[in-house]
Formats: sequence, C-alpha cells, structure tokens
Amino acid sequence: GTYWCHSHSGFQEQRGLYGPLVIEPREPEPFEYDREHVVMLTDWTDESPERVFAKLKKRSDYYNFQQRTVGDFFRDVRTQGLKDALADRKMWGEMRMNPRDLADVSGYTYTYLMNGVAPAGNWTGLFKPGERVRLRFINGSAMSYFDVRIPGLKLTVVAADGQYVHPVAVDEFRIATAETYDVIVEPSGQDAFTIFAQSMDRTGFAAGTIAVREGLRAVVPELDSRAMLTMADMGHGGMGHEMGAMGNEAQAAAAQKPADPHAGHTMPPAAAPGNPAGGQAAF
Ligand SMILES: [Cu+2]
Repeated sequence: GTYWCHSHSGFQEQRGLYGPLVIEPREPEPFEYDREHVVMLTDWTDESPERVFAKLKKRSDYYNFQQRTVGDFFRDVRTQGLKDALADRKMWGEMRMNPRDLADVSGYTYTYLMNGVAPAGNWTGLFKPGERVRLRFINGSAMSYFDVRIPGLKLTVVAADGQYVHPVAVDEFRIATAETYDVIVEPSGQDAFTIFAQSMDRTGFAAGTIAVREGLRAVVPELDSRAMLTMADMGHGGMGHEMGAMGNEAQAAAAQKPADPHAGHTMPPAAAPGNPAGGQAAF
C-alpha cells in the first residue's frame, strides 16, 4: 500500500525530510491499473520553522489574514439583525475561537508543493490515452489540509492509508495531514489534465499535470471561496444560540480537539488506536 515516512527530530519534517513509502503487496490487489505515479503534497516555507513556531506560540493567528472585519459585522447586522450578530460574536469570543481559523500557517508563508515542485514548475506524470492510472496521493505536509480534484476526471478511490476500500468514485476529496489515498483515473479525450490541490483555507494550491508528454498544461482553476466554520464544526451541532450561555463543562468540551490521526505516532504502529495496521513509519 501507499505510506510515507518523515523525521520526528526538531523541525526536520517541515524542512523537507520525508519521502513516500510504497509497499508492494504479496497477494494480487483487488483492482487493476496500467501505470502509477506518487503524488506527494507538502507545504514549504522559506522562513525557518523555528521562527514560524515562535510566532505561533506568541500569536496563534499570526498567519491568518482572513479574519472577520467590521465590514462583516455590518453585513451580518443587515442579514441577521443586531441582536443575533452580537450574540454570534459573543459566542465565538467566549470560546476564544475564530470562525475563520482553518489553518495555523497559510499561503502567506507557505508554497504548496507537488512532489517537491511548486505550481509554476508543473510536475508532470505521463499516461497513454485509455490507460488506467493509479495515483498514490500522500499528504506529507507539516500542517496543511488539501481539497484535491482533477477537472474532467472521476477519481475512483481504491485505498485509504494503505488499506483497500470498496471503490468509490468522487469528483474531489479532502486529504488531511499524513493521510494517503490511492485513486484510479482513466484519462482520455484530452492530452493534459491538471491535478489541483487547494489548501483548505484557500490561501494557495499545489498543482501539477498528468499528460501524454512533458511540457503540456491544462487550465488551472481559480481557488474556491473559503469556508466559514460553524458551531457544528466546533462540535456543538444543534446548540445554536444557546452557546452564549453555555457553562464551564461545554467550554471544556469545546476546547477538546477532535481525534488526531497523527496522535498515535509515538506508539508502536500496532498499538496506534483506530489504526491496527499502522498508518505510517517514523524514523
Ligand atoms: Cu509523524
């Protein structure tokens, strides 16, 4: 299956010490393909990672330039009324959270890479028309989630985190940090298709091309509009405006992070919760 490895020493991973790890199966796989490419998505900064970390320790939203403004407040007053607009600010304020907190580090400092190549470098994987192509997507970023699509192609997901899944055809998938997805595509009808992986906070993208020869490029889409977090995203679905009056217990729950797939990392792979086969190797 498709795995990857990276350093756990200091900030070596953010500095690029990682790599794909493909383990050939002993038994035949439950799907067929004619060729394969690894598509590793990462985030690169020219700043020293120590400096990035130091900034975040002092101000966690340092790299977020998408915060709500006074203009958003007046728009909300117009559409929701003054009382609801104020209650919404109070609710987020009391949680000390931010509905535009989609990523700690953004495209302000990051360049998003595909197989180590910036979008302008146009990493290219080749195919012949009619072939079934297996793309091994790996999110090897330090902290970026990507929404991935190939305009014009259906993506048939056949494995997740190295484990086979019942094939499912999608137009787009979201890949979290450290996850892997194996996808089969059948490109035909045009010479080049863009692999477009936009960061979840829509501050940038990684992009490359699958094409019949080197040097081709298909249209690269615009970034989609950014999402706004809701109470449901914070684990408070259905609570609506009661949030303003929530007690300490609810606030403690709000502060709890959702299960982190990376969290089982320092344990032996077999002991990692919810991941009996071990999602990755660390060295
Ligand atoms: Cu790790």
